Amino acid sequence: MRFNSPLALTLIFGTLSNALPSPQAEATQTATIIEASELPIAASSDAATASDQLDQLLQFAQQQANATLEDNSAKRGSCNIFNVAVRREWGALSKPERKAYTDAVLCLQAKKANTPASSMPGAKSRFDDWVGTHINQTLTIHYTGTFLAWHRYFTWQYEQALRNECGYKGYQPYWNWAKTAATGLEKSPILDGSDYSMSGNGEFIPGRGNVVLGGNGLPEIQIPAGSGGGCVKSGPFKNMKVNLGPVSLGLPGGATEANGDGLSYNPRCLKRDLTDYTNKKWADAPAVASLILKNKDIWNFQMEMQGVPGSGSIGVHGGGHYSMGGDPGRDLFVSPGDPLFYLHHGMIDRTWWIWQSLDSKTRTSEKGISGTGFFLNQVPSPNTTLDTPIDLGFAAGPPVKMADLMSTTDGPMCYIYL
Ligand SMILES: *[C@@H]1O[C@H](CO)[C@@H](O)[C@H](O)[C@H]1NC(C)=O
Ligand SMILES: *[C@@H]1O[C@H](CO)[C@@H](O)[C@H](O)[C@H]1NC(C)=O
Ligand SMILES: *[C@@H]1O[C@H](CO)[C@@H](O)[C@H](O)[C@H]1NC(C)=O
Ligand SMILES: [Cu+2]
Repeated sequence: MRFNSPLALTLIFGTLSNALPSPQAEATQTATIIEASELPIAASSDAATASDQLDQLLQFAQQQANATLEDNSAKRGSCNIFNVAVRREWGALSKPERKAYTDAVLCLQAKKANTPASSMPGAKSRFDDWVGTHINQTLTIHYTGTFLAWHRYFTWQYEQALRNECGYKGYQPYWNWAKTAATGLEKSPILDGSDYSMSGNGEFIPGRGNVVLGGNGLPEIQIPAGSGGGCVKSGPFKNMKVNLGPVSLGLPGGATEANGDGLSYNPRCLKRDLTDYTNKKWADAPAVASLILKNKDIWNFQMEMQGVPGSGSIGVHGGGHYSMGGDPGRDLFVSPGDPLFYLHHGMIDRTWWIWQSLDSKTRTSEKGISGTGFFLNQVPSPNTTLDTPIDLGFAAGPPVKMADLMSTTDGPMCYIYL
């Protein structure tokens, strides 16, 4: 079905802050164990203070995870301290590590697709297999009970493909929005446009109006144009071709641009429109800390993360997507066609992981799932449960169940975040 409601454009993405450890946090790391009772109760609205709060929350999440991994270390075959993958922030990787990551992405883009041309003619590369799966399932993986777990599995299988098919030895890095909100996007090592970045801004196109979200009876959200708008001209992805889409690119004035169902071959440059305003307004340290601390149940947590329709907020999820802007970064359907997607969703997953650790027994159980199988249940669908299957189509197999994805260390996956 066609779905052009502006709601669908109200993408949301969110992540955690990884500010430089304060002297206090460093001392805590070496000496003290943080008890749950010592954690902040409410988020600060001051960015520096919220950033320290996020450090404490991260420390707590790592303690929980590491304790389990240590317990497991005697058991063969389990996820333990010797085999756990450690995902790090882009800026914490060395230059050769960053280059190894982008080389592996380019390798995936150079390999032939598994998707048959008969089912999706525009899917040309192994990289496109992921984009195509996301396009195909968009309305059953956003504002659903599966949103967080689906994107967790999607990002994990992408990391596996980089490692198993392209010889990458590291793990999936993430983009700490709270950090770029403070430094500015173009000044961050992720987006400075150097050979050791994820490529940077698009060429500046003057005279562009605001992208307008909402409408259809909901209050409008104005997203100002950023500092780019055109093709990415430097860094590892300067020659990259985006093959699929667009499907629902928000344009100035609330219009959308689409190329049919987005499944045909439509090669074009990668565009970005870095927008600090959007990063600061919806995905800075106070936004991330508040998302984690304020929301006690999964329904409210995932809704605030994606933006409660009508609230005027696009959440950290939308904050990340719309601060990269461009094509396909801000296209709800085609967004994995910008390689930065996976760093953004690393941070989304990290934010969920930290939130889960605050009450891990409940938040990794069926009580940690809420929602149905369709976008805001606009097509009434059964509730998502631990038995709901998650299938990544031609991108990667095998299908798994929600139960396999609720923990990053107790199931088929084995990783933690720094
Ligand atoms: C948890 O383990 C990781 C990986 O060994 C380590 O880098 C991190 O500092 C540990 N965190 C805590 C709080 O112990
Ligand atoms: C799209 O989804 C349908 C229904 O789940 C599936 O049969 C089809 O193979 C999918 N196509 C692609 C290209 O993933
Ligand atoms: C589905 O979830 C809603 C909200 O939690 C609940 O009220 C409803 O009873 C559930 N439906 C079924 C069939 O379990
Ligand atoms: Cu998505």
